Amino acid sequence: MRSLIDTKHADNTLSKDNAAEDCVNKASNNVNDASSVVAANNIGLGGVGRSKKHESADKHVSGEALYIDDRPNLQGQLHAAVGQSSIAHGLIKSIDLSAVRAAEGVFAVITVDDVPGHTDIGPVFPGDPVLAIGKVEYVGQPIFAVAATSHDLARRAVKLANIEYEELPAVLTVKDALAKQSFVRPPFSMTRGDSASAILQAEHQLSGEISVGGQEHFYLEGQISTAEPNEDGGMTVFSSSQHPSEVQKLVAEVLGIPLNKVVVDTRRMGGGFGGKETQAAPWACIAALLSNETKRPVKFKLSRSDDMCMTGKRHPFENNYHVGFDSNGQIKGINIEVNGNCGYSPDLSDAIVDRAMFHSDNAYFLDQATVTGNRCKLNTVSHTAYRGFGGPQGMMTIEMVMDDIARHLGKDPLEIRKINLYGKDERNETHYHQIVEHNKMAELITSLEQSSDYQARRASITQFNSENSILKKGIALTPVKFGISFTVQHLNQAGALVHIYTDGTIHLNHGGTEMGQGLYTKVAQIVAEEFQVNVDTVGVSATRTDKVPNTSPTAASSGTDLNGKAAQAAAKIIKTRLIAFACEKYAVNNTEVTFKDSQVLIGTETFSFAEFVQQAYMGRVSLSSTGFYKTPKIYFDRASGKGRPFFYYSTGAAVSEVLIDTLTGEYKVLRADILHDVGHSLNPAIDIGQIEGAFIQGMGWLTTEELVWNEQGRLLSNNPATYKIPAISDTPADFRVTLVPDDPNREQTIYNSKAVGEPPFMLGISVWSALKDAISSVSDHKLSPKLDTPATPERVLWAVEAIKQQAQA
Ligand code: MTE
Ligand code: QUE
Ligand code: MOS
Repeated sequence: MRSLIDTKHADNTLSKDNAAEDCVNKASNNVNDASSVVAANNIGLGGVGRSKKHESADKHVSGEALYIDDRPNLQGQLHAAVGQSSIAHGLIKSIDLSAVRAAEGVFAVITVDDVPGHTDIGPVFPGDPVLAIGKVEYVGQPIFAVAATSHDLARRAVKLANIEYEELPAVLTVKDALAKQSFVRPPFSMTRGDSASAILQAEHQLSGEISVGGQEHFYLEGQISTAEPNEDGGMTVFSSSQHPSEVQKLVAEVLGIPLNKVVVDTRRMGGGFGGKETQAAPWACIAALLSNETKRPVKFKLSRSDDMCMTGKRHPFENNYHVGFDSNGQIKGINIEVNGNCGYSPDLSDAIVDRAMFHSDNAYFLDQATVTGNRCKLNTVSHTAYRGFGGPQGMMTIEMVMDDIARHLGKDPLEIRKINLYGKDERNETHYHQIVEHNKMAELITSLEQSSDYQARRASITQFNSENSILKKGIALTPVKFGISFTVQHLNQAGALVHIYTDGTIHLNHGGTEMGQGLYTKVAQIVAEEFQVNVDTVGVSATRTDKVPNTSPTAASSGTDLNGKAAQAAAKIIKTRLIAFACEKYAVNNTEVTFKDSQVLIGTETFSFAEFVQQAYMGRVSLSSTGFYKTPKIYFDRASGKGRPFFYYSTGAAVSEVLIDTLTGEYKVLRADILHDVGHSLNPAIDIGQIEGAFIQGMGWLTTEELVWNEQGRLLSNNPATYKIPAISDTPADFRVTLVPDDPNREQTIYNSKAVGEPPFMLGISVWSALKDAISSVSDHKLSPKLDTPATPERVLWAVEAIKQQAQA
């Protein structure tokens, strides 16, 4: 059930890729050399800094990992389905559900009138009715729900409804939304200096616009929830959710019961990628409502095509810029406008468009800048979090600016990128007034430029292109600087719960959820490291709202940063108690108590960890503790557009080389070299797996993954036959991923590591830029092609044709 794109390194012991193995070994050696925190004596224990395989790797591969749909059916269990809007915008004039009620196997049919509690389940702002309230705002919106004896019967029954609408005009493009000022939230700007006059006074000016497509999450496990009624009117919900606490809150609210009567349990997701942050909740709420109505367990799973039609995607954006620069290509002033297609409701769009604005600089100093963000309301499904959370869409504009300036001045885009990088002690303030500290981007790029042989390959590509009139090659190096922290301050907190049992085994629970990214593995490594025990003695358990309360979503790449620190804090509390106990019992001081190699050394005596834990139990020491963490230093004042929203930045860069066929637009990525900074890696194998998966997912977003809605607002690309995610054959034949060696995070993160989940997604931008490089070669690099995304073969072909015509004119 795990996503295809991350399986390659899910289990590094299964990998036959020697180059990647070398990378892993090299990286882990570097980490060990660098580190004073990792004891040299724990080799084999699998603690921090080692390439420990994913805790479920074997189960993922064998099929033994249990997903919600694999849970045995409970007695009397029913299955849910929803009746959906067939129009994009309209008033509901009448609903006749008599045929639905009479259909085979149907036990219950509910509309919003049957909801005992809240009817709005908007996660941040209202606007998302759990079932339609008198009007519909997109094709696919749930109007009523059915519980029947099987999944098939429920799906058949909902088709029998007779619903009459009074159609209203639908807003289906960003341009139309802007013209009508149709917004889900008010616009917002960030400003540094006076961009308008800086642009005017600059030697050169350029402007441009780009349409950036959305992206289907395509988690292999679709949305699913099971609700079981309890004896006291409460509910236990199993949900494939990145945000169990929010599911708990919304289920309680729709049922009209207190939060302490609802427990949400999430063992793992078969991929989330942001798509299960808010949008797992509606299905859990509907299952709970039907369960409450029938007093039976209810399972609700979406079919793939329903999932694709009824859940939000990455926000498509329409962005534009106006830039002023000098003859070296250095930016003097810039205005950027990002326009997010938010769909019909706010969902997380305010924070997503904020993040697009925060990343409109990517790695570059924008001197005088104005960045404006619009949150457009359209009559489509509400778009939501997706790896990068608006950051990728924001970065696309400035990477387009880099290429456009380069073509205008007749320079290599890499030269323009370098000259615009943030400086170290000057030119280091972002357009939101955070200082970019500990900036080593220039060194990182130089290192990658050398290791990837960029200059020599640039020369041979030029040669190749002069000798071939139909096939053309292109190359590009693009950097990524991604801010780590939730930009909403209160979410930057986490809790954990650690128990040690009398046999010395450890039970670990924390607020983070596992979606394949390896969070459970990393946090277990952190706890094992604290006690210096074998990581296999740390049992990770399902994320549950009754174990750790009030948790944040596992998102913003901060899962390990937050939960790793919380779990470490819990472990440290227990360890302090154990040391105090040892000091008292053996009359030593605390410098004479050492945890090492699954043993505890006390003065001259040595016990196994299990023996010593047993002694502590007999000595009535509490062997259980919670732990808590909140990120220091961060704040942001939206009114002034100033602050330090990010604790630190994760950085990296990629060089991609492509080959295009100028007669058909078809292309191939020939080689990709990535150098990425994860600070002091907690687990190099997992980090490299994340980088590989993210790069391929980013490449898919910008190349083949095309969402098509028709003029009535219906999604046509609603299955894998019409929506093309990258396959193994799309992986670059030559793919080299390296971690920046020996560079611990300067901020006090967990073992000085850096978040890895989202940042490398944006390395996929190098593929898009390389495609433009190849297209531009048709004009001897004099013209900068306009290449909206996804850059499908058709779009590449059109861009080639446009460049040919422009070159002739
Ligand atoms: N990796 C896998 N295999 N599956 C996923 O769903 N989600 C990504 C990333 N990597 C994801 C993944 C996203 S969107 C985020 S925010 C992070 O993982 C969340 O996990 P973390 O904070 O523990 O890195
Ligand atoms: C990055 C993120 C998120 C974010 C901000 C980021 C995110 C998220 C929220 C959010 C915002 C307001 C809320 C809330 C969540 O903000 O994932 O519940 O009230 O959910 O910079 O990934
Ligand atoms: Mo990730 S988009 O923050 O779930």
